[in-house]
Amino acid sequence: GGDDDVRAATQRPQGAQAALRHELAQGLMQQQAQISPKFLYDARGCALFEQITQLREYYPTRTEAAIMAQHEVEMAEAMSGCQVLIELGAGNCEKVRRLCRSVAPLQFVGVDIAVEFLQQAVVRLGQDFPQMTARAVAADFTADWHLPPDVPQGRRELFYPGSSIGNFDTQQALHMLKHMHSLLNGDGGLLIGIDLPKSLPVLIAAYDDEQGVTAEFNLNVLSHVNRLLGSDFKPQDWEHEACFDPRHSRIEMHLRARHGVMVCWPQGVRYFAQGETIHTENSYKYPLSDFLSMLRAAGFGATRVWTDEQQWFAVIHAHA
Ligand code: AVI
Repeated sequence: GGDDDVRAATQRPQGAQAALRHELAQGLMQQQAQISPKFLYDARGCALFEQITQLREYYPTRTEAAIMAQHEVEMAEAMSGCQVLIELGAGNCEKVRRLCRSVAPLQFVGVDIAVEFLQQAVVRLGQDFPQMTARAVAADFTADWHLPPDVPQGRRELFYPGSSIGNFDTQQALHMLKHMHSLLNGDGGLLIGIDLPKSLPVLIAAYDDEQGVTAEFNLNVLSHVNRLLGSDFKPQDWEHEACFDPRHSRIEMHLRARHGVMVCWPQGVRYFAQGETIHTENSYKYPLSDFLSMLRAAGFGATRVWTDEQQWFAVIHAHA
């Protein structure tokens, strides 16, 4: 049951810990150093991300929520007959509440890398929807991941909101979509949110807010890495940076060394010259037609698209 999944995830086996350390060390030794964005989500990172979603500058969460509120009935229609509702990157489970009401699945499965944070949200959701069983499952979407074998095979709908698919590179995203398609067993579908291209000032402000919450969120990855890897990053040596790469249509987050910095960990060391960066996140802004092509390439069929007036964000339902 849910408790076992959580225990398994919080007490990661030795091998998994070693694999994460290896991944981190590998990334830091690249010429363009990188830390996977999945490491942004320790307990403090989850709390900071929640704050981000409420910032004036961070339009995606509220735009998506408005689209879902406005088209609730049509979305529920597209998902009718759903028995198992599976949310990927479920986080605080706020976005799925509306669907739990309108779709009324028998079972909810929340999947996230930050499973302790998720578990608390799943308990609250289960209390508010007593007709529905609710469980939390730990998964790292950048590795091979599977649903527990006892998740029913009945008609499934996947929900992947928030434009989180945008945090993978294009090849990984396609792979992820293919994997999602395979979880559906030829029935049901996927409801997914994607962030669309828009003017540069709007994009940059969303990833470099005035209050500096996004800067805190980005810098916090260093404390998480210190705990996992045993490294000695000092956040005050680094500066948050967000830029847009038009060639890839993506926002990039980096941490830039304020001066020469030596970073040590048990099995390695790296010197960063002043101005060198660590790449911590991509956030792709897919043109709608590009993303629809990706869905087709992943095996999905008929789609419906809902968007806001400014066409800043899209919610798409794709049949298996
Ligand atoms: C979770 N993900 C969709 C967020 C995004 O917009 O790419 C993460 C984030 N990074 C900085 N601000 C928010």
